Amino acid sequence: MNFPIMPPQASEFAPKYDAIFWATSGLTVIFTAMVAILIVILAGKYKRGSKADRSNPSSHNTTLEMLLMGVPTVLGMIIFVWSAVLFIEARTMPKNAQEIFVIGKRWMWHAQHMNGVRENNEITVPLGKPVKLTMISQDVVHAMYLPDFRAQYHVVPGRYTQLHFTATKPGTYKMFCNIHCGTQHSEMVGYVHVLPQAEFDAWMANGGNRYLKTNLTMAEAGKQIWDDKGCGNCHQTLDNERAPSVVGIYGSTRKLTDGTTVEANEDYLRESILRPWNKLTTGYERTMQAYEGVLSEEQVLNLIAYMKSLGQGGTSPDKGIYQQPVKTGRDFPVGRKDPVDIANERASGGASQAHDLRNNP
Ligand code: HEC
Ligand SMILES: [Cu+2]
Repeated sequence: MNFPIMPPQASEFAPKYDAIFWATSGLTVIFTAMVAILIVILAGKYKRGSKADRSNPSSHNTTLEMLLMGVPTVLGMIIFVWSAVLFIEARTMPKNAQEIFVIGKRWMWHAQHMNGVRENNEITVPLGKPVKLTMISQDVVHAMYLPDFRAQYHVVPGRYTQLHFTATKPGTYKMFCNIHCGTQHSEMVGYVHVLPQAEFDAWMANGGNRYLKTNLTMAEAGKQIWDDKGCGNCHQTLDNERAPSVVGIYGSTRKLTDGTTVEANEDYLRESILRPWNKLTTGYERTMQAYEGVLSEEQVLNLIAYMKSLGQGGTSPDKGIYQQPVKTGRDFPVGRKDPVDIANERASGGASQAHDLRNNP
């Protein structure tokens, strides 16, 4: 039977923290049981009308009192020193660490490696080498939580916070935001990929391309870039509050926020990826990052091929539910739905959408 009580142990911290967790839990159970059992026994023995001997009530018992003070004090000190050592270890950043920079924002994680490789909602780390995350938030307080590594720290606006761990098992592990940060907090999740050092080096050297298969069609290569860069995290099959759908975008007429229209040809798609704020699709704001300098021209071509393969001649999102200017009186930008309304709709089973992290059109 698979009944996991603890998440997998995938970092050097994991066995140590689990040991102190079970030790303190065990002590708690022992002491609780001791008190509970004594209460039951003594209540039974001295209940009214019992024949227990009450002639010589004892006023004190030095041995018992010393034990009751001494044993918990010693146990408490052991736990204090034990956890202090672990805490200092967790908060002292290793010197030789692999540095990765992380930005948290509602509602995604963006990571950047020293050589410029960037990732969205994924962080790739080497096996067996200390990894140091330097993190900051672009909006509200978030928390980076890696349960399998037993690592967690706040990610706050206005200052850098740091977190380190050493992965001990290759594989893919879950990453969560662990501070409630708004309506889509529960979707602020991702993966940490642990690769053996050689594979990690190769991955870094080829610019973070996880897929080295050859002879891919352009659309297939584009799909891999799409997945790798997390485009599908915002662009899903239907228009939603994060982004318009790109299904059928090629050859369609797009309505822009300035009231003009434009045909979605290759040039438009390229500009929409590299400098998305130049031509904002109606109903949306400047939330997509500019991929200029991030994606090569070849990658952009592949992405366009992929988007073309999703169909042609769709419609601009002008009738979509997300396109009505919001007139709630609440202070929320025109053109976007109020998060409260979105949450209510979801709760009532209304305009819901698929929320697979890697959901792609
Ligand atoms: C953070 C969410 C987000 C991510 C990630 C994102 N986009 Fe966007 N994208 C948007 C939003 C919002 C718009 C509409 C506003 C605008 O035109 O900039 C948009 C617009 C577009 C458009 C134009 C759509 C139209 O309606 O005309 C294209 C094409 C596009 N994105 C492609 C991509 C590609 C390719 C990626 C990945 C490399 C990507 N996007 C990643 C949010 C995102
Ligand atoms: Cu968050």
